Amino acid sequence: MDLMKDFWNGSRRALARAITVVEDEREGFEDVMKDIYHHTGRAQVIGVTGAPGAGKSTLSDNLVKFYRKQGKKVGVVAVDPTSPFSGGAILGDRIRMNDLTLDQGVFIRSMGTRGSLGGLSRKTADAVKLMDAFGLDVILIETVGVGQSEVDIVKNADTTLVVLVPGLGDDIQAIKAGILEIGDVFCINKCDRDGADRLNIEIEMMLDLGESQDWRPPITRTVASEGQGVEDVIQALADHRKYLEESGQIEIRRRERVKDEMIDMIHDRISRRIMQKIISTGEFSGYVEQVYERKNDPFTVVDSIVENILK
Ligand SMILES: Nc1nc2c(ncn2[C@@H]2O[C@H](COP(=O)(O)OP(=O)(O)OP(=O)(O)O)[C@@H](O)[C@H]2O)c(=O)[nH]1
Ligand SMILES: [Mg+2]
Repeated sequence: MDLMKDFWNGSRRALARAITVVEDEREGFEDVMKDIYHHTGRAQVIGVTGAPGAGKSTLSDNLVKFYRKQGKKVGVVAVDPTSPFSGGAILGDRIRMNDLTLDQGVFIRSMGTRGSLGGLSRKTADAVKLMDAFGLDVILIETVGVGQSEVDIVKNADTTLVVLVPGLGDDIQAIKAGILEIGDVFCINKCDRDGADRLNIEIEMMLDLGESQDWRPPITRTVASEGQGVEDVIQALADHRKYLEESGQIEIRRRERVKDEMIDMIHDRISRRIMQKIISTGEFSGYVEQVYERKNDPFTVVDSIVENILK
């Protein structure tokens, strides 16, 4: 495929197109993923999550600039589970990072749901793999919000940075969504405002309540809009990376991710094939009628359909 030739030659347009092909499951997308798989697993993947407006993008910009200074190539996947838009220059993030997009060493991609929230985590994972195979050294996954879908999305990262803001009751929101459990590094941003000490204490208390582990998530403080404190975040991310490698946790996490991905794919394949079979017999609408007219209950009918298929 011409597309992949350009991809391997380092064309950023080809990378963008490859992501679209995979995202839309266009013809040949599985071949693309098969092709690149052996070249993945090299990038440092960092998830950035937190409440809307916490300063994730501002902080990400700072991180990108720092990694660029180190000569690393950087990718950003900005995922918005609340937005139906993908790819295009619609998100504010694209505009904010405009000066970065002129840099050949930076690749930015936004992703939305395109109507299917379920697949967003997998699509994010695929986009990360494509960027990884393309040769980007650091990949940031930025998600908006603190719900379950965001938690699923950042599970694609090796290290998760949780951005909180003082004085917003963020703490409570974060705890509800289970975001404290996924944080490897915390960042209290907007420290130019009051309440950072209080929030810091609250996070510490929550961490004390959790199971004690080898890695105690550090709490950093920034004023991202001024670039203050960013080195501390970078250092904490590097420390976590080192911890993952030295403790062998990185292998455990990545193996777990491979397992989850494979189980997902199996589910997908099986249900697709079974559904095809069921629908193609034409008997299905008859079953629906039976249940609708209460001649039979859905449990009995569905059980017998599945029994028949598995025979
Ligand atoms: N006062 C103050 N404002 C900040 C700081 N960091 C970011 N901001 C501002 O906060 C606003 C939101 O910042 P973003 O970086 O867009 O936040 P975000 O978390 O990416 O927002 P969403 O993507 O919409 O969830 C912007 O107006 C920033 O300029 C900070 O440290 N202090
Ligand atoms: Mg943002």
